[in-house]
Amino acid sequence: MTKIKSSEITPEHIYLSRRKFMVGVGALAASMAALAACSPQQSSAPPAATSTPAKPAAGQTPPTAAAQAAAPAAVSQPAEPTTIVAPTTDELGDPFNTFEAITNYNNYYEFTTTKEEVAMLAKDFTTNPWQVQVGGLVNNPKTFDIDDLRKFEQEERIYRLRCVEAWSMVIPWQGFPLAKLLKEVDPKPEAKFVRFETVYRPEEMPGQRSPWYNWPYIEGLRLDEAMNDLAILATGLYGKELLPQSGAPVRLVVPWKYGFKSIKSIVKIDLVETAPMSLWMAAAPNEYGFYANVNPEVDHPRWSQATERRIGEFGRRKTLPFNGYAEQVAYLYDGMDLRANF
Ligand SMILES: Nc1nc2c(c(=O)[nH]1)N[C@H]1C(S)=C(S)[C@@H](COP(=O)(O)O)O[C@H]1N2
Ligand SMILES: [Mo]
Repeated sequence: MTKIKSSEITPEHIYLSRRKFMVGVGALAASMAALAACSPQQSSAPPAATSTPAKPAAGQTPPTAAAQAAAPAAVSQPAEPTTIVAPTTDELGDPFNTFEAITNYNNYYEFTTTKEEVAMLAKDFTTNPWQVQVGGLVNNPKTFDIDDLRKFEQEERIYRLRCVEAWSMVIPWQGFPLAKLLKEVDPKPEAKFVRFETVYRPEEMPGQRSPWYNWPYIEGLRLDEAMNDLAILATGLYGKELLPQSGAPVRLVVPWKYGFKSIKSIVKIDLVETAPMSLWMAAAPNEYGFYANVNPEVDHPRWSQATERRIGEFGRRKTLPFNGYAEQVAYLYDGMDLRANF
């Protein structure tokens, strides 16, 4: 194993090595189970000693070429768990941004409009205790403590985040589908939209004392958008609980829309009949619409949306329709004019 300097043990380093280990052990356990299942009459003997190695199951990462070449000689030994590597890129092959970049370049106007200073200003923000009130047009209104939200099965979602300002990142989130929360409160038939509200706490959030915006921060989704499996409530990233600058303790992540839809530090979720007025729509209605789907063909009035700057890269790359998630979400907008509904 390569030696690691303590200065190099970053949160992503720990996360990636632990993840690799978990995937390795999981695959090993699966192949042991497969071996046992294939040879019930030999179940008392050590399985690997008498059986041929099992092929990886469909969907499982195959062992590396080196491990396969070594396999015949290694029949009497269990497979080396660490030869199976979990992804460190998104599905398009682009690497995760570093934890350092993700947590030190933030938009969070409740603190400041200077992205490099959000982390410092938000450092002592109180995120515990925390409650999220879910109500409005629902049959079963409910207030969730943050620990209740962590009881929803947490999944890893590797998503691109594309800010309307034309920079982007790849972030490994932990969270759960918003749809699961909405099903628990049981929306009434009249509910057509979901309205989200950020905490209002000007004594802790200096930006909320600024008169330029209508605080608190508000965002909204159409109910069918909110029910799409890609929309999640995130509670962590890189295997750690969210830091305040990332929207702790719980924020929305809607990866096919511009970043501003992904509202941070949520305290209230309401099912409503009509499209909510977001903070950005109120601030500049000609620049920010309700839908805010990532669309390289519709420019912001003050700049092009055709390309973006991936943080950590030189130069620019093309922006993808729906931020690369068209296959999963384009159906939501069938027949709509995406210029008028920007
Ligand atoms: N409450 C709140 N949520 C917010 C914002 C904000 O200013 N306040 N900024 C938005 C914008 S413009 C972007 S690009 C993303 C940035 O998320 P990140 O800082 O975790 O990258 O958060 C969004 N959510
Ligand atoms: Mo943004």
